Amino acid sequence: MPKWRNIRTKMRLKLSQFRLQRRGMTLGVAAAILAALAIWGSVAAFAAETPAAPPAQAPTQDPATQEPGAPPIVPPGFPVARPAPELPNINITGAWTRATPGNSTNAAVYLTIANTGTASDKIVTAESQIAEHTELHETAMSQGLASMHGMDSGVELAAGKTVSFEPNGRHIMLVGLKAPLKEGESFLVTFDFTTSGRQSFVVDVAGAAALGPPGTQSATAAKLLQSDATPPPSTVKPAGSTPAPN
Ligand SMILES: [Cu+2]
Repeated sequence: MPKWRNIRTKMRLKLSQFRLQRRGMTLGVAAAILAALAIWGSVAAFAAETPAAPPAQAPTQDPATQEPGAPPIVPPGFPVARPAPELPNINITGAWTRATPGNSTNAAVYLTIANTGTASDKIVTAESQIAEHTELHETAMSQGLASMHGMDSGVELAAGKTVSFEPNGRHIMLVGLKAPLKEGESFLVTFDFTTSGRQSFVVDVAGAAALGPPGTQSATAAKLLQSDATPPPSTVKPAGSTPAPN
């Protein structure tokens, strides 16, 4: 074999080795880039799967711990829940009594009392300057007889409820009237409440045989006829014939 051929073969051999090396380097770089991309991809996928942090909530503050006069720490336009104070709201209407016949020194006062508030209350006592004693009474029927007893524990007034003081039921008993009550007169009675304190109201004196406050006798009489099932309506005497019992 001639020598120059040998050299050319060797050169070709070297060239091919160089090419192989270069290809190998290229493959190595490509593998490294692919590996880097794979790692980056998995990191990105992990980040995407991680749940996002919950959105920052608007700061709230307990009004009870907030200093009076301090501005509320609430962004503008954010609704602020302020619990309304739980309080009773007493409304007394239609208080009336009858003119006292003869030498009678006692009288019963009737009225409607509504508690339109959000908390209960209680009538503890009643008082009036026109009588020696002012008591809370209730009439109860026992064996066909009406009897009165004192409501010594007071009268509960549940929130949102109305309590009636009416003939044959609850009433304020004026004992020892200092003067006879005459139709058309009026006087003051004061209730003392557990929560609402003292509240006075005007009592109108109706006729001696009235069944309701002045001006509403017929309406009250009709209501009593419908609601009272004990005596049949045909046997109930018309209003004005005899004074109704307390
Ligand atoms: Cu009584």
